[in-house]
Amino acid sequence: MERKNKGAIILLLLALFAVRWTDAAAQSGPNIIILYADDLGYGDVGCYGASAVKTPNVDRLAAKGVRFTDAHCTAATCTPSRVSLLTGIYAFRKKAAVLPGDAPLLIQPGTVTLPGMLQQAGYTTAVIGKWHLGLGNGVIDWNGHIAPGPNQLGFDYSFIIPATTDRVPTVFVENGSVPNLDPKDPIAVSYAGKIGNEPTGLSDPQLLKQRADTQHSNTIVNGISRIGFMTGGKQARWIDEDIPLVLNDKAKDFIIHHKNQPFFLYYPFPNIHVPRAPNKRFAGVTKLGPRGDVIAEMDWMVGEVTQLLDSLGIAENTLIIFSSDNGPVLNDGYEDLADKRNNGHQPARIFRGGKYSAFEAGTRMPTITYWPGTIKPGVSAALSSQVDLLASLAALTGQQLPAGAGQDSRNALDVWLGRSKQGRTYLLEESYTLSLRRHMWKYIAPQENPVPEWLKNKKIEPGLEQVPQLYDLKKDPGEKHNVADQHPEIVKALKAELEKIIL
Ligand code: NG6
Ligand code: CA
Repeated sequence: MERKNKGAIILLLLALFAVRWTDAAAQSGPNIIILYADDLGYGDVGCYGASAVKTPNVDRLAAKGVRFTDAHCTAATCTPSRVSLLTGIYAFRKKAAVLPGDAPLLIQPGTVTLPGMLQQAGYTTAVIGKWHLGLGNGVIDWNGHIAPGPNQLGFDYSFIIPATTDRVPTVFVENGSVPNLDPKDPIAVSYAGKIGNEPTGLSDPQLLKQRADTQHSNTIVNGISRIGFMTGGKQARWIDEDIPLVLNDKAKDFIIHHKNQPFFLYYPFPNIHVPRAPNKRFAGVTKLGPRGDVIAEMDWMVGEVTQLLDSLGIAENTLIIFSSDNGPVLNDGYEDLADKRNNGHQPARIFRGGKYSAFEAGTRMPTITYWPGTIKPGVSAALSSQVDLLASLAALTGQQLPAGAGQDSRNALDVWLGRSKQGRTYLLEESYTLSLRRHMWKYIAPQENPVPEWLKNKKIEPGLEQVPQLYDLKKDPGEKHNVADQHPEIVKALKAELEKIIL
């Protein structure tokens, strides 16, 4: 072979090698799966102390991963927590509150998001499950292409429950379109007043599987009355009891199709939010009624994912983060026996409050990270916040966040991977007021507005007072003794720190 040719071949080989190397570098990092339960409390799974419901699959993650005892979602309700998880920005900056089912998209396209950042890192990204971050720009045409939505925020694939299962429309949206929609039976949605002639919870309570409060007594779909009115889309409507099976199939398909490339799956479960309608495989498996049964069902969903990873041989290349979006609630609008059958089960363990509450149970979440072969099993008491996942996963995948992106997110990768126990010094908890943790001190800002009536009826202590509250969680994890008067200097310091965050 001529010398010139030989040189050309060597150069070509080097170039090929360089391309492969850069590819590999751009795609370094494990697959990432966020398993995100809805309204699951700190004490609702076995590895956090539950005995009335068995959760072997979640417990297995904990036994082989890091189980966190002081990890928090950012807020005590869903939309605010999710907005922070996906953007690394506190929800109060976005004025985020629980959204109706026809609300516009809360996150502006162009915002740096967790899926968008991972796309940059070479990941294929998907959201499968509950969205609840709004869709479109104002008026949504459910019969056309619905955008902007998850696909404009960095998800390559989306298969979502638009808001919650207790809100209309009760249809899935896949990549911006409602699957199985018959154009001759178009969907209309209203939160302003009744539309169409379909029965409602108030007009036809005899059709209901579960009785509901007034807010949840609008259009009846599948024997369950919802918040909001809808007509049409009959063929596209979900069957509540089958939702976990549908999502499970979609999630498994996504994993199987992307097993050879880095993928990010954000898998927000509808469980264990109301209406709690377990599949027949799970109905009656616990003594707690439907609330316990949908926890068991959720555990099955977790097991389906982990078993698939094992069978595909990719478990050791996949980081799983398991957590929840806000604290537990028993009665959240439907008579599903959660109260009556609770029988001593402690959804929040020793912590006070729950969903909607400024007390610890509002945001302290069962939280587990699992990455066999990389994460050493253990328990971590590090003070941690889901707002930090954006910066932490950017660090994991070698991404530099643009200036100003995810402004509240800090790189805590070593904490998430169990290599460091050095958690946050300060941690914000959002509810109907703001609370700030400094290590084991907890300050709850005074709230001038009276507690809303509907919240009073919840049997959950919202934690709202017109005076500052201070708790020493080391001595008083159940937040029973307000020691603000004994420690005015700590109250002052925490108030000042909170004001700095708000600025
Ligand atoms: C509340 C609903 C509650 C639940 C919650 C959202 C009433 C009285 N209550 O407004 O049932 O849907 O919104 O839950 O309407 S979350 O987990 O998505 O934040
Ligand atoms: Ca929730």
